[in-house]
Amino acid sequence: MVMASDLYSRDDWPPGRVLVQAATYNERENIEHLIDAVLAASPDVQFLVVDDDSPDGTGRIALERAAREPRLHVLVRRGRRGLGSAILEGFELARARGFAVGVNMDADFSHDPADIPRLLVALDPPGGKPADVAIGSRRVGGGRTVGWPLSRHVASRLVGWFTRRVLGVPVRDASSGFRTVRLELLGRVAAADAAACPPGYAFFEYLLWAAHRAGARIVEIPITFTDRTRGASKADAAEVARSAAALLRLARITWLGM
Ligand SMILES: Nc1nc2c(ncn2[C@@H]2O[C@H](COP(=O)(O)OP(=O)(O)OP(=O)(O)O)[C@@H](O)[C@H]2O)c(=O)[nH]1
Ligand SMILES: [Mg+2]
Repeated sequence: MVMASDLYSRDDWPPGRVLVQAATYNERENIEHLIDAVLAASPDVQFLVVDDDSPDGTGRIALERAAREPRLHVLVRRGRRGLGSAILEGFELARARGFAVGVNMDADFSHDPADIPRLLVALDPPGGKPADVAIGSRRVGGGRTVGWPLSRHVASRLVGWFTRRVLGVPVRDASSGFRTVRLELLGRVAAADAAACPPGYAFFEYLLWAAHRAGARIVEIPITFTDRTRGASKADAAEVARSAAALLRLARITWLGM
């Protein structure tokens, strides 16, 4: 929910169908390049930055750009409220403004903006079956991860295994934050499932879990994920613990219905 104390770039969004968004927290080294790359990658999309009042001024930089760029929108929220909550808020804003499709990506260039058009085609393949979610996946043929230490591969595989085997969601790369979502799906996610929505990184697995339970069609297309070269990671030990607890809660609902 947008709060009165939040800063909001502009109210007159041009009408549109596809909104790309990136949640940011201390991404000063990346934000300007990212804005350029996203707007250039796809001339038809608009771009929303959801910043949690980054101490390094990321939100301010984005707001200054938005004053000159009608396809760029910025929401600066007061206080750090979490990656998942930022993504959900961005998608809900887009849906309320009549956008049909949301694309989420990280702001650190791990996700290549040039892949956006391919992800959009995967959602609505010409002559093919439309999907509700298209994941930019590191774990289908042709997908890969560049620059990660072994520990991150192991953690990511473990979460993938848990999501597939314990939560029953038939996808290979459940933790990927690069994805296209048909926004109408948000309204279809049952209220009981919405209550289990984690505000942090586990939102990625949660959304697929809730979408699958709502009967959504989920597809994966290969991407190359490249570890960040600028800025620092935000995923600390406390966040890992919170995400693990959130996944266990989803397992409880899956198996015990509570
Ligand atoms: N708005 C908001 N964005 C966040 C928050 N935490 C992380 N982010 C953003 O979410 C995206 C993913 O975070 P990263 O730090 O790249 O997480 P990661 O990809 O798992 O880890 P590294 O790439 O190793 O840094 C980035 O664009 C971050 O700036 C948060 O609390 N609020
Ligand atoms: Mg990253």
